[in-house]
Amino acid sequence: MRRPLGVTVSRHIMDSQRLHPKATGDLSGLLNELIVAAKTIGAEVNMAGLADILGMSGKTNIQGEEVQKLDEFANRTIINRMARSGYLCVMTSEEEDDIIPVQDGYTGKYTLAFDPLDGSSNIDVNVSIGTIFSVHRRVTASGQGDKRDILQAGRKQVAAGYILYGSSTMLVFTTGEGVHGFTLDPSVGEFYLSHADIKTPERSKYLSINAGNRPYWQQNVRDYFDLLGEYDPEKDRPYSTRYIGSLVADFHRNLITGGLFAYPRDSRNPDQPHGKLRLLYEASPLAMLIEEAGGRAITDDGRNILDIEPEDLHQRVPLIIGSKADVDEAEEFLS
Ligand code: P6P
Repeated sequence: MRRPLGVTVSRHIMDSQRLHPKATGDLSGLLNELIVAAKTIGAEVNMAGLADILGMSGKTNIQGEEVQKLDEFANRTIINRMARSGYLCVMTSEEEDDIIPVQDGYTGKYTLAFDPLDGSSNIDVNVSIGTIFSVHRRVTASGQGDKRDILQAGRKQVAAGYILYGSSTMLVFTTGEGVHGFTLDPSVGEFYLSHADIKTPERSKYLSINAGNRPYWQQNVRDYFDLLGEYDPEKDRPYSTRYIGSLVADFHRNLITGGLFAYPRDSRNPDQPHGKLRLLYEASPLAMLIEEAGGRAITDDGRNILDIEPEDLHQRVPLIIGSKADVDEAEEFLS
């Protein structure tokens, strides 16, 4: 159903629910609660330059990365709100070593995996950053959930999306019926439909990759991206390079304009043999979004991201994601 631009995200969610007579409204409620958390985070992010919340918290997370104060704020905001929403049985966050229980008496039928503030190393230089989320249906029967509820393939997601805190704050998500973008009007605190049923162009316009890592890539990956750099007028190559080092910002631009984003595995860090990006709360939700928008997402050895069975909460995967024609070619070359 194509809705008029300007409709609020709450109206959009309710209209979607009406298409499913058996829907209980729990997924709608979950999304609305998450949106409240996102608005709270957005307000803080936009004030970061003025308040004493820039810089490091003095802590490091399981990834061994220094935790920014805003990272911690975003993480706590989502956990505190969603733990007592009544829609979840368990959560996992990039900022938490283990699974996160919900409040006793408030267990529900979904799970939430999230990166509270991806790209946070860019906070202090005012580069767009984002929150990424992934929702699955629980597989355990009742009560508090466990890792079995979280460690599910991306193909089984019921919803996925991100909030981009940029020149404007945007919410982009899918529940399996198209990808829709909403822009926040901060004067009224409402997200309005601004990008209905987003479809990513069949072929890319931009290549988003950290070329500084080339010496560390596998040889076939180096060969492939060298090929992309050659003059090929039939394929409009070489593409322009656009890489801001903030996954949600790079992904969002490519989703709208057509682009190929890649973060291959590299030999630089023996602790990260499968690349830098995480499966559950980065690659998997973005893969659901891009497939819903007509694109694709694979690993650098040609596996479909959505078919990977996770084994660990913070499992990393190499990622190649974007316009279908480009990902198809990458898959053929790298498989
Ligand atoms: P590099 C940010 O730290 C992040 O996780 C993603 O947002 C971004 O795409 C990537 O790392 C950038 O990594 O190694 O190119 O700086």
